[in-house]
Amino acid sequence: MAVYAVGDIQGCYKPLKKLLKKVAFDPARDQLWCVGDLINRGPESLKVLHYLKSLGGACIAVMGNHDLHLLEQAAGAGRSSERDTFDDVLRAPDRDELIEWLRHRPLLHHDENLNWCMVHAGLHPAWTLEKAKRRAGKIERKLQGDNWKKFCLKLSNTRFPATEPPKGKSRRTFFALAVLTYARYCTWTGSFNWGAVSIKPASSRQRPWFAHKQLAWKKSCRVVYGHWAAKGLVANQDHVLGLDSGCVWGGRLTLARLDCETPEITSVKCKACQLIG
Ligand SMILES: [Mn+2]
Repeated sequence: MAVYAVGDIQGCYKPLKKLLKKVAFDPARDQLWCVGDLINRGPESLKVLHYLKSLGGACIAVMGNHDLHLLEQAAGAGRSSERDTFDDVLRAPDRDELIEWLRHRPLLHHDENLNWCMVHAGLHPAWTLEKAKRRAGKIERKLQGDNWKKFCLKLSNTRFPATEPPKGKSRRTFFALAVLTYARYCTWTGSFNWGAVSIKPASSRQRPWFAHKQLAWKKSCRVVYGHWAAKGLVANQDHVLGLDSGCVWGGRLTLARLDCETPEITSVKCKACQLIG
């Protein structure tokens, strides 16, 4: 049995299949972890969802910001963007089953034996693994509950706070959701810059969320993540593995085998579906 993690697929079905063939992925034996952003921007969101859903327990996917954006649209909330390319999903005859599947994906996955934790974007420097799990679990229960559409509506009307609101504030849930699905740069005290995409931080106090000296979660696990195509593959550190190598932008789709001492990286070149900018 092998455990693979793949970067942001974003509807790029053909590169995904090519990559899985390259490593002889067998769903009867192996496991495929997806770092989220399964859909959108690329050409074949529907095919990607059908395929991943068909893998059953062999696929473990966490939710990314694009997946949440689709849930918002399906809930009748949120602004659509001209750049959205998941109409095929919204118009599919089995749309309801696909949305049900998607909203039951976790925001955080942790495998104790492998010592890997997976999120779409990042973790707060002050969060222990346990705290991150509690925060993620709270959001997962909202998304999986009967009132998920109401939650999506609220989400689409929320401006994420830069720092963690005090306990008891409902915006605390949305802050945690933003950390898990949008994090890139933050200060060591956990002030996040949600807009910053470039590879240079806006101020010297800001660093990638995983690059601060004190990271509470670091003693409990390593983190595999995606979301940051501009930064690209980050495979030279012991405690994190960044797998978004910009597939949909004409970069590569990257897969890492996790059940070995050092992750083994495989990738395929992708055709650009989106222009950078
Ligand atoms: Mn993302």
